[in-house]
Amino acid sequence: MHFHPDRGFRHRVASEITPQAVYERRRDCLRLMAAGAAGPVLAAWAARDARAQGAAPARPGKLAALPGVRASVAGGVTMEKPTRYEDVTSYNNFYEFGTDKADPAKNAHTLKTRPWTVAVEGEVRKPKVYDLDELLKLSPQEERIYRMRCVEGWSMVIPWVGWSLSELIKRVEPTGNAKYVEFVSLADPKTMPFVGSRVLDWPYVEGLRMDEAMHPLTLLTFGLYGEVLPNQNGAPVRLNVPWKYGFKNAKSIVRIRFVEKEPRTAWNKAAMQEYGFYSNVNPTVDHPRWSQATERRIGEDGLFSKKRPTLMFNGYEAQVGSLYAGMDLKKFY
Ligand SMILES: Nc1nc2c(c(=O)[nH]1)N[C@H]1C(S)=C(S)[C@@H](COP(=O)(O)O)O[C@H]1N2
Ligand SMILES: [Mo]
Repeated sequence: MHFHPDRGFRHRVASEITPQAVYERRRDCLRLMAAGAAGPVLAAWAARDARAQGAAPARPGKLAALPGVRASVAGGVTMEKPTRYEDVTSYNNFYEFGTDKADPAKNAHTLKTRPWTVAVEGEVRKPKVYDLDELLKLSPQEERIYRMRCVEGWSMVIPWVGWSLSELIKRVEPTGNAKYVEFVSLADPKTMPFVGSRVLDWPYVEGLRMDEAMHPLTLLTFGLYGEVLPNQNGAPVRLNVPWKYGFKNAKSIVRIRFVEKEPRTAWNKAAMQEYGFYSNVNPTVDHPRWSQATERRIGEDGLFSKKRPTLMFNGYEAQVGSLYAGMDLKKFY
């Protein structure tokens, strides 16, 4: 199998170091964010950081099409220190572009993110093919700083930009038969070199139960650090469900389908015992090949250390625990 907790880690030793001054600026930023002025500020200091480290990567630029990003107080904001922009955009899982952590940043420049449409269909009264520009304006963009925990045992803290998926769901009016939502990523062998390889059964498919999809923390995401999503992070539109393992966050989405039956997801098809449909972050339910009790925060811990305890529902239990009341989380892993 391809998952390895520390594969690719050797690529990023240099960025482990965070000067104190940079850290202090981050604290200032977080304070500003609490005051509701975060997006541009975060972007600005991220750029400063990049210059300070002498390693500025090519960046896609401001989320220009957007009417001012606003900080969100929807319960998803963490005061934890965000992971460096360089790490968020160079240590990726995006198997359409390769299986090493450094592959997506190297290869995803071929992805064509405009024009882009997302077909919203299935058990809805108002199916519609949305153009990206329409989606960008569908609801006010918010900055949400979420923890992201990969099933491989590492985590990051990422300032995403987007709006609650529920905004879109309300507009398309699901029918009574809509019990689940399926998310389908682009699978274009011309621009995605590993589509066609047998790593996964393409396209990449993920899914949520309807109440999970409607939860305000579930974010349809267009940017990070106040800027357009880099291709390697799933441009131009991806999902973020912060209380689930990272693989639930389908990238480069082209189709959102409302269905009656639980969707077969790409990872579930590849290894059913390892990747369940729910995949809620749960330190008490181990993956068959590795413990989920602890995690390594990228940019924070030493090489190969796994120091942090992993939190139930990735620390979002107060917000989402009630969705699973009475459910056997070992059975529905
Ligand atoms: N289409 C697609 N989406 C995907 C993946 C993928 O390989 N293909 N990898 C998933 C996994 S395992 C993780 S941890 C996150 C990583 O997101 P990031 O690279 O933006 O941190 O994307 C998820 N979404
Ligand atoms: Mo992951």
